[in-house]
Amino acid sequence: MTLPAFPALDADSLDRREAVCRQLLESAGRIALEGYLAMGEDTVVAMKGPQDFLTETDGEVEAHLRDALLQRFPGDGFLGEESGGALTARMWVVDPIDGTANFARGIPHFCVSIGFIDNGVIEIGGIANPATGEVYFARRGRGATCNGKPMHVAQTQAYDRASVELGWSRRISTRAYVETIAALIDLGTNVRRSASGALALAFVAQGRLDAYAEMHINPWDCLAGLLLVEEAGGRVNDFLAGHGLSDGNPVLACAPGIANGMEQATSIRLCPQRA
Ligand code: LIP
Repeated sequence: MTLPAFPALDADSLDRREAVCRQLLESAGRIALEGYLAMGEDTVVAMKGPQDFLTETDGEVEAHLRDALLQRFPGDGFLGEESGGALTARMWVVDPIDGTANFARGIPHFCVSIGFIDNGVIEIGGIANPATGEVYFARRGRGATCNGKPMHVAQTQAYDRASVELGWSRRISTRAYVETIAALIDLGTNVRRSASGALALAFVAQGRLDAYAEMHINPWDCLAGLLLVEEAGGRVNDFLAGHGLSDGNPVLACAPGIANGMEQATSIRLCPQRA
């Protein structure tokens, strides 16, 4: 999908966006945590569809991010999971609460994910984990950090030591999901699922997980995390190829040592290894 290109942003323009993104990860994380701690038996949890939850906090966090980003950068686009947005070549892509199913059931495994793309390239990515206070951040070409400390993907080489996560949603067939789980188990890996693709990608960048795959994922769930993994020395697929930004795509991100097996087990091709 080719969107009308903008002149590439200069370093100062990206610096300003980086600074605002970092501030918003903190403020949005606070709103998310306040909403989580206020959850009670009388809390209303709406359903967007089967197994697709929506809480008031989703909307509150997304409004906070949209208002702040478009006030500071009125020429940028904004795409949020809950309120949508027109696609442009320069835009913010936001999941206000990734892991909503966990959030809605009182499971402290959710995050705020903010990505920024310029002419089809993910330039800035941030993920805030309010339950642990961990804030992940990456700027293309400048590495990836957790709470300011550099992160690097795992050095795992052996599949029988690898811990991987396979995301799920009702957008993929049960057969495809089960067959991929079987292939990953046959590879020798330990397969898990935690219902937050963004946090799983952050964990791959941090070396806590060796890979994350999902047969279909939305851009707001994965763009920030994909940049974290790239900047932490990991391998990723070309998620934005084709109609990835408008329609979603499969995703694979992994430690380099298990790349071949992960490609074979998931049938998702990784981008060539960077020099
Ligand atoms: C979640 C994704 C995850 C997917 C879940 C769900 P949400 O996003 O992060 O990758 O496996 O089914 O879609 O709905 O919590 O924002």
